[in-house]
Amino acid sequence: RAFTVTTTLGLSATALGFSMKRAAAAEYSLKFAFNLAETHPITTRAREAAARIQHETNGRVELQVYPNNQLGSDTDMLSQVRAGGIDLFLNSGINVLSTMVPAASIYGLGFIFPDYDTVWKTMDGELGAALHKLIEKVNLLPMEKMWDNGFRHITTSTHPVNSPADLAGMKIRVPVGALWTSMFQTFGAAPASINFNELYSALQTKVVDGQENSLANIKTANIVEVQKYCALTRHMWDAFFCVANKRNWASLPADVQEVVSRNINLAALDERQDMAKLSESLKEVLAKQGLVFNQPDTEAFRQKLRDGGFYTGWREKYGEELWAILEKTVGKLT
Ligand code: X2X
Repeated sequence: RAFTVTTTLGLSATALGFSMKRAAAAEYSLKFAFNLAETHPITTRAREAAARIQHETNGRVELQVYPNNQLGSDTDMLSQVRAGGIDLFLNSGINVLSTMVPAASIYGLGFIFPDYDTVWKTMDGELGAALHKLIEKVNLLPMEKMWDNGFRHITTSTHPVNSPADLAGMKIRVPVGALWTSMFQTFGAAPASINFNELYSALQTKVVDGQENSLANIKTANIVEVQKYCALTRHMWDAFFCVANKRNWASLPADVQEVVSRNINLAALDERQDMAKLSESLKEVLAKQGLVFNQPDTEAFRQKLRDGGFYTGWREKYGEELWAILEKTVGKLT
């Protein structure tokens, strides 16, 4: 059985070998796992979805939320959702998911989104639908709405980044995905692929001098404690697909699928609004914590990507069909 029936002690009915009272136990338990910190809006909204699902089903369905890499690194969690040990997994299409579905990273191309309107027009539209189809091919089922992981900025412990020259040879952490490595190599940096659960210690022990992330992650994952400077580069935008293990999902009755997917998609929409607000309000909060901000001229970074053949190279990898769909909403890229 895909979804184990559990007692309040967490023992499975099959393990106990006899039937039990289910008064306090959910009939369906779903493990929902991701890398974000407890205080990140994704976690708050996921917990809200869990409460709504419990309420609407009178306790019949329990969404167990595991934030903060409690079930392992992104690499581990991807294996687990593939195997069925995790039922629902939030992961960026640019991150480890791209090791299985390379094209899922296309929306992470540098500097393609001017604003959130363009972002959601693209990802809730034709491009998002095309990526969903590719993800389904690897037996993962994406929920309809993506969760915002924000526009990304570069932080460092050593010096402020004002131009690509300031990145030359710099050891910078990037997530585990080929697009990220390629982008920072093209900027002239020395990127290292490190999972999010190892980021704080990699910065603290100076294995790397910098990293890049949303302000929400810089705040909630305490990156601010181990970094001094933040260049507001907005070099890319990221978000998470919420993918279900297909077999586990198919084993749920239709009414349970409906309640779970509706509440998860609603939580994603609410979380998008939280992130849009935080992308502004957190600047002051982080500055008060000692982070020194600067606003580089981002055109120099874009030019570096163009000159380095970044867009033309990735156009070949993604293929003409996806590229054309993307350009419909973001304009000509090459
Ligand atoms: O690993 C990261 O930096 C994070 C949390 O932003 C992603 O999952 C891509």
